[in-house]
Amino acid sequence: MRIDLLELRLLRLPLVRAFETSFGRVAARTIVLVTVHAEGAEGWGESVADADPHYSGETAASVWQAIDEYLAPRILAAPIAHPREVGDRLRGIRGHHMAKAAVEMAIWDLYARQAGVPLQQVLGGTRAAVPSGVSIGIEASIEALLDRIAIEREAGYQRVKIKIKPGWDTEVVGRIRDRWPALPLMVDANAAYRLEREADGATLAALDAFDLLMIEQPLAEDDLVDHATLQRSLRTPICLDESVDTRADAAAAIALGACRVVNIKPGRLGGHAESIAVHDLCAAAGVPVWHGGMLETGIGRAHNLHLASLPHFTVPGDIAASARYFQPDLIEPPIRVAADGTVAVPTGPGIGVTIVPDRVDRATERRLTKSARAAGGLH
Ligand code: OSB
Ligand code: MG
Repeated sequence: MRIDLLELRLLRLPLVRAFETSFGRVAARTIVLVTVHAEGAEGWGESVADADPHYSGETAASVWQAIDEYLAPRILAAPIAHPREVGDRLRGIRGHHMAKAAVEMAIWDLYARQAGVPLQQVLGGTRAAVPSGVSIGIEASIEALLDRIAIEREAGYQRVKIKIKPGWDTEVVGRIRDRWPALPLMVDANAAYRLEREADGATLAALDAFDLLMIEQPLAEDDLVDHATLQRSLRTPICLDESVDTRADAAAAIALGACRVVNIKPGRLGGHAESIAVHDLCAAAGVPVWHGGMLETGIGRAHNLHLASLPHFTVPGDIAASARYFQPDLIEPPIRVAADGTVAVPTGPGIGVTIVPDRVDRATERRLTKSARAAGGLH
């Protein structure tokens, strides 16, 4: 593939409902979309970085700057035979996983479209549909949360994840268990607890009594040792999200006993290739994985579905219906959850969804086109 053009778009899209986690509340997404063009074909990728650096250090602005200044020139400098080469091409640029992922995933889409096959086929995905769960943010009251869970259960989701933080944890989970004793339930703290705080230790120990599927990222992202200490004291599996940025992180977490489950997000890991590496490593170690979500539009969501169709994604992930996030979504048809709580993997070439140009244009606040000629490559 000789990529001759890379387009960047900065979009702002209101969420259907604001989403609150331990690190803050988001009512609208700021999204960088990447389009790569080669030989009359195109490929699309979406950055998952938020406007503010709370979930990770990256932001939409840093993604834009990294792609503009460092990634696009390297991608445009010479042809790429296979998307797996992108990792090596960008290796000299440290960090910036979300920026790299947006570019790398666009190139995978382009590659699959040129081959005329669904993305899942080139990623190694095998299943036609993936099990779907739902992630529910912190609500104004426990009653409001219970109402929300009732609505999502009606929609068919196979498991419910709620966000927790100190002060919104054991009482909330207790009330959910009172109403639905057998609900497949898990919690995600987004790194809000610390073992050195006695009250936090007591809360995490108390959560062990609620038959949760797992506790996601209870402690700081850089603290594998404390996660291992905590995991030894809990029956409930710990799942790591923010702590796993690379395959080496995943290997270290497993070797230390810091988790028993891994959340895979291609945005956090730098793209599909690194995600497949983590998937394979966890499969070999017998550690279950599931596919996380980052409030993506249908473009990122479609990418996630193709990746989540790989065989070791056995646990329901956070890939829910478009209508929970954006109305309308940037794609047609929207992604829907079936009555059995699965989401079908699109079957067309590439990510297999139709991007609606008018909707993209209406949400676009800024555009930039990078060309191979201007990048000074192709000698
Ligand atoms: O930690 O998994 C997370 C959303 C934004 C940032 C981090 C996370 C989340 C979610 C929502 O849990 C998943 C989704 O529904 O897309
Ligand atoms: Mg998480």
